[in-house]
Amino acid sequence: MKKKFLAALMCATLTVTTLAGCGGDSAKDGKNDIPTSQTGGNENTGDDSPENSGGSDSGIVIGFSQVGAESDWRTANTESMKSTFSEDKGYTLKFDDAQQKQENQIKAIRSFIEQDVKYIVLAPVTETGWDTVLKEVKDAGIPLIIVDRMVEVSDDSLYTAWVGSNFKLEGDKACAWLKAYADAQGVKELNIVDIQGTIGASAQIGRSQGLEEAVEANEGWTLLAQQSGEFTQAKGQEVMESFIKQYGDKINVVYCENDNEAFGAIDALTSAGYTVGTDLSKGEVLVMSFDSTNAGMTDVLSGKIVCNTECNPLHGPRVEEIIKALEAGNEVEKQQYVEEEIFAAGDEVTSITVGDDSFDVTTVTQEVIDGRAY
Ligand code: GYE
Repeated sequence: MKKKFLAALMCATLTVTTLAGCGGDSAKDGKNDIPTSQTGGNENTGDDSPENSGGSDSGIVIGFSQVGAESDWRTANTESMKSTFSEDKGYTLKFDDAQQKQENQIKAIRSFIEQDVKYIVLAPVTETGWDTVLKEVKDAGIPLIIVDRMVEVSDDSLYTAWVGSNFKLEGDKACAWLKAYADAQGVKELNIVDIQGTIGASAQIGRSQGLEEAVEANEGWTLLAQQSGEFTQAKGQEVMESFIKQYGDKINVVYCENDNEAFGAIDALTSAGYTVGTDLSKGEVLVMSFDSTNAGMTDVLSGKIVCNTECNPLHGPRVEEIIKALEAGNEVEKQQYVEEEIFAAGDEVTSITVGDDSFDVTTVTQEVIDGRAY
């Protein structure tokens, strides 16, 4: 429901500001005025050449292969890229939405090579399966920047730079918070279900691994089940419904690997008569999440999501910095991690420790939400 509302809102905004149709992935909050030629795309059309602007490309031409439009996080990420690489700043951005399919990303990359773009930016759906096409990019002499999830390649000279999140650390932080919170509530037995992200995506691998290691390390924690919700609200709801059928009252923690899955899980739990909340001792089900998007944080404020580990999607300016450095002939860092926070509904846990590092936990208030950009 939340997703539908957001999509409708964005569609309305888009129609007003650009008179373009609503393809379903183009987030636009009216803050950045992006020329229509920049925001259109071949997404969902089956056209093989991503955003072919018919030879009128100007400035620095960049091909961007985006995963899809599966989540609010992704919408914010697409918007960040489109508003950063605008025509008035001297860029032509060829945008392709792969609808969560690697084969579509490979096609888009080949089309970018054919169009002889100056840079290729790839947000890879999964980590593996890139060697061949990335070798083609390298042979064409086009610098490749990877953003968000990582690739696992045999030769790391196949990409120029990567910028994204430390997904394992995100998982570790979420579990360190859960441990401290359950201890504060005096509850030792945790029966957890994990609605995983897209299997094989770095965000899934890191967050699932964080949980699996914590379950191993903490006596009394049981991982009842793990299944992919593909980072979507609809699939998150479906998976939660099947977990409820199988495990019912046993479940006291739902570990959702992104906000949209959490929205679906909350809908499934409340429709089945469960109370989602913050009090384990009263039999409430704790829903945990990642991303900390605006809608996710609103659910933290109301206590429907008990803890939300941030994942920052605003990569446009970071990629631009890399491109500017390359344009100037400077060296760039091979891998850059983004710093991220952790948010909770209450103030029972004010800081957590992972390894040698400690992190403050921020209690969500309306002011905290208002101060955020996505
Ligand atoms: O958490 C999820 C999105 O790769 C970090 O992908 C990204 C994840 C994000 O669909 O919402």
